[in-house]
Amino acid sequence: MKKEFSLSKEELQSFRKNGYIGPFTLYDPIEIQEKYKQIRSDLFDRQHAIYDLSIRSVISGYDRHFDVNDLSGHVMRKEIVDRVASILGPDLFCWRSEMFPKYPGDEGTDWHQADTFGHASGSPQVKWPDPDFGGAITVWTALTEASEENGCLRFIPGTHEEMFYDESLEMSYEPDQVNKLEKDGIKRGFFGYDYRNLQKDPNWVPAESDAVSIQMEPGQFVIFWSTLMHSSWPNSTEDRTRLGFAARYVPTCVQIYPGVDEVEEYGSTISLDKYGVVLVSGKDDYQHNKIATVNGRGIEFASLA
Ligand SMILES: O=C(O)CCC(=O)C(=O)O
Ligand SMILES: [Fe+2]
Repeated sequence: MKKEFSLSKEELQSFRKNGYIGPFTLYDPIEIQEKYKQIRSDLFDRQHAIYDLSIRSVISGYDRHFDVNDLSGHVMRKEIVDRVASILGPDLFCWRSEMFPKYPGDEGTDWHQADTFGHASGSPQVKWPDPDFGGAITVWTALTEASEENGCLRFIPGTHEEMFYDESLEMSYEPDQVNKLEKDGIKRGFFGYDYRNLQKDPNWVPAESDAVSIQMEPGQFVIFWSTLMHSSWPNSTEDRTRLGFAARYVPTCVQIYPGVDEVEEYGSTISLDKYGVVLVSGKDDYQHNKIATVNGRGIEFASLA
């Protein structure tokens, strides 16, 4: 069914070919400036955050759509959900959100693909009914400018249908290595991991000459398959923080965190007791997952599956 913000036939074709589509503008310059200020200040208050963590942990940036009001509204915006529904169908969960700050001097995110999202925790976080198929649709919103100077995303178009990494291989968490790794003279790492350890072929190198930079204005978003080869530039500026907010969507047939009640990754452990998926569109015919509602005040469960 065509909705107000559904992708056009041409956009859908381009998405299927390249693995991404956008950027699209969601917030105007004044609106995003105000939202950015509010979100940044709300992020410091973890009173209603669903994970009990210090602000310094990478995971402290997970799932703040439950307790930060502007992010609660954001993950359900029809400009986003209608477009994601054009790709995945009308019955949709937002299963994860993540803040991705790059402060001046920070390394870039190294090339990676996510199929099961189990790369750091060791167990799949996303399980589709078809074992050959996986991933999630990521909607990455620029809350600040994202340029080649301050760390915009990079994609290798058309790489979303073949996995070059095996997320069941192991990589060790070495936080001392953050901002220390270099590849081809570019500072890049994976938040304390070295994603190269997951390469199916240790001698393979990403086709970087095919990569495109996704420069974005504050308030714009881009949509991509998590299985697309993606990375970001380092933030080489002295004073221009880049802040991205990624929201991840799957159809309701997908199981999230199957058989797992705790997640350990990036040096922190979280309990999933207070975790739920958010039904952002349509209905849930499967009841695989515990559904939560978002209201900007923490988590409430809609039903116990
Ligand atoms: O923002 C970044 O640097 C990386 C984002 C990313 O890897 C993702 O959204 O999956
Ligand atoms: Fe990613």
